[in-house]
Amino acid sequence: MTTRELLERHPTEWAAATNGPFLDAVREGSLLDSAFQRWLVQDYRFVSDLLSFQARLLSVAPRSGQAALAAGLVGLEAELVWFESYSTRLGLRLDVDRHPTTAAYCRLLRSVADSWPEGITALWTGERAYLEAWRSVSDAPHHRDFVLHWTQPEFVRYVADLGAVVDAAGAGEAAFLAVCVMERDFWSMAWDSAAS
Ligand code: MP5
Repeated sequence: MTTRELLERHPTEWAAATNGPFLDAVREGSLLDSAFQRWLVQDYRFVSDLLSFQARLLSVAPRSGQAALAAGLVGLEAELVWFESYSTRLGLRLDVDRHPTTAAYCRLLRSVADSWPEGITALWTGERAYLEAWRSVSDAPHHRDFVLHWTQPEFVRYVADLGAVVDAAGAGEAAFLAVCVMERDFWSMAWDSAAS
């Protein structure tokens, strides 16, 4: 199965992963700081774990998958620096516990880290979901750094490179569907925090 087939076969799951009230509020400029900050610190935790996952995945990658994954690792480390400097400016602490939703997503990644088709599909699904989610709010009045970060041409190319690697490996449908659920839950987690 290819990445295109995954997206065509599962439009409902994909829409749930890439839409929702959090993103609607980003688009409208009405997102509460509490929700944004919850998302930010949890995403930092997520990206920290994603780096470990990706390093493990690199160890089982075929030769043809190594370039995209290795470049991605360097990018992820730079992204952690970016999160850290942004949080310092906002006065946010990043050494918070993982929310159960973040922990569940990271557990899922660990569970597929030693299986190449499933693991690379899980990685591509999360990255492609972020590209689509942030693209859908590209006219947002605030949070411009974040919109630009996940819509810049280098990121678009990275996601396309990962997609080509997935297509060569044969996409793992179960991993795609599991990550769609995690992406949906991650946005909900940040949004629900605004009410608590
Ligand atoms: C990504 C992310 C994209 N930062 N957070 C979630 C919950 N899903 C996907 O990963 P990256 O490495 O930040 O582009």
